[in-house]
Amino acid sequence: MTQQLNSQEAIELENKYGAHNYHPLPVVLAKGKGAKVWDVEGKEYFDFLSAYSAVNQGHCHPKIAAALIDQAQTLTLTSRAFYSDTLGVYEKYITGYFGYDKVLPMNSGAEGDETALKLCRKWAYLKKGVPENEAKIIVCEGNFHGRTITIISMSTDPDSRDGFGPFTPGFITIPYNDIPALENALTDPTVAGFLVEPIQGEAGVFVPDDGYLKKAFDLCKAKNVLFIADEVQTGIARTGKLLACEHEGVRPDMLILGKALSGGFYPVSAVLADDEIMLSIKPGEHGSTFGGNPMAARVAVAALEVVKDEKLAENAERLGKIFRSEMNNFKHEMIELVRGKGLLNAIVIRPKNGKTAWDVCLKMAENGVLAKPTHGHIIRFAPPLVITETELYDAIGRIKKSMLAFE
Ligand code: IF1
Repeated sequence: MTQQLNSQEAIELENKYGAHNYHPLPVVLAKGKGAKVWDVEGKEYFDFLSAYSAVNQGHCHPKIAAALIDQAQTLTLTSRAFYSDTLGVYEKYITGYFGYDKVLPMNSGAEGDETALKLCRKWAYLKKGVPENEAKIIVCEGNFHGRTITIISMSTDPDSRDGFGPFTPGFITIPYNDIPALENALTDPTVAGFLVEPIQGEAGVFVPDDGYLKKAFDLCKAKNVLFIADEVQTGIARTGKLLACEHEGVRPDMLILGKALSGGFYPVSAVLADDEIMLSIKPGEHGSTFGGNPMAARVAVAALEVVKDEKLAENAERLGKIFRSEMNNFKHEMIELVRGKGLLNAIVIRPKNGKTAWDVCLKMAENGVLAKPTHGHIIRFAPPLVITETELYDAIGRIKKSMLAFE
């Protein structure tokens, strides 16, 4: 039985009994629908975080909920020791949807990234002929791929890394959006892969120059190096295309998806690749108890259907343009710049009279818009992709009103 807590009580409970690995805004959410959420006192907000782009399809989408409930009452978990009547259906659907031979199902985004790294190394030894234990993977400064020890070994963010060593070797770090640096790193014949976010999310929605992904892809191809796209955050219609790589006509050799692959119902991640790469891993060499379970399979199919049925990529593309043009035309001392693609946007905040991005977020919450600062001075704006134009203009009005409070 859950008791009805007020905000203060709920916050105190989390502080007292939960690890202090997050610093949330002081808002206690109890309900969500579409682009909106409500706190325990019943106050309504537009959700401009979307659980870090996991609820692209909107909160509690009825079609995904129905798939989840139906499967929860039928069969939830088999492990991969047996076949199930749901997994193959999902595998066929998702590989057709994104155009790859095969999928490897996992749960969290970090596991998806770890899986891609393992596959890349295995492929390098079996197919590329890199000497055993010498494979290297190129990664970018400012990356965010999750929280495991190997993943933080690739990180350049002190908060993610410090105090968690020793680290996993085998990575070469180069600046993001730097083609000459990539060219140089690719001269090492033991390089097996290049892992990249098409837009760096955690770095503050850092959009690379036009043509960067295409050039990087071509350079990798020339050296028989796998181009691995982490689209955990940018994928599934967030940036105005199904995949952010599509903006440049790039088809990654390996594609990592997570977050919105379940519409926020369940941790579902996936790595997609063609046979020549995917079949490098043999039975017993990789897996997960929950990966590809019946609930995940049903939920993911429903979540992907919603993206197509409701034209979420088109909506993100159209409304993203409105958001950026409205905010660019809104002249305010604290707005240093507005950037993004589709509905993955950020505003870089110039502090004023000691007021920072955190204060702006508190004010926006008061005015009914939830967003979270990153790196102290950047606010990410990423509403569910089901938001309507009317709702978007309503939210933009609230964002402007909040900023005007700091005049
Ligand atoms: C947190 C950011 C978003 C990701 C990419 C893999 C993962 C993520 C490109 C791992 C996760 C998260 C997790 C979240 C904060 C967050 C985030 F601010 F760090 F950058 F989304 F904006 N690849 N991103 O962005 O996925 O294992 O978490 O499922 O609270 O740490 P996961």
